[in-house]
Amino acid sequence: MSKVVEGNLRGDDLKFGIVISRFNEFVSLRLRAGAMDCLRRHGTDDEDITVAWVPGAFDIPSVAKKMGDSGKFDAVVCLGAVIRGATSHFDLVAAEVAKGVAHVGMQTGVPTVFGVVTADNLEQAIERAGSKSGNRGWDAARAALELADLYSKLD
Ligand code: INI
Repeated sequence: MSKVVEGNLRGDDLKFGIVISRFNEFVSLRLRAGAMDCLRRHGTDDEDITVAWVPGAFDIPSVAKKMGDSGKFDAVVCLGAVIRGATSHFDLVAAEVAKGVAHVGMQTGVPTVFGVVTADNLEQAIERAGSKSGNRGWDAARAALELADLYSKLD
């Protein structure tokens, strides 16, 4: 019979890092609210959550790496918003943050989840930050909970 290993959604006694970008702060703040709500509802204490602000999404991976390397966190949640309308180098920033976050997770061995909204315009970004299309911050925190528990079972 096969053995199935999967992560449960329990956040008590787990420590989370959140890396969040100030650029498009209007959206980031709503992503943070979603992530915090998810972690609290699954039993994580506020004092077990450390929030690190960075200037923009491009800067997220380097700080996520520091958090992962510190050994202080069971998972790191990366939050931000890259909006096409706001920049001509949207594609560059969006690609780098996605690639960077993935690399950090592999390098550190700590679950590092992608909660960065990429959108064509502000309206679309807001839709993904707690209105019509849910909240990517909440979703990212949920993934962090599941992965943190799964990693601990695989250790
Ligand atoms: N950073 C974002 O988080 N979102 C954006 O839409 C964005 N735009 O439009 O340029 C953005 N740029 C800044 C970038 O992330 C870095 O902070 C900057 O390049 C310094 O490293």
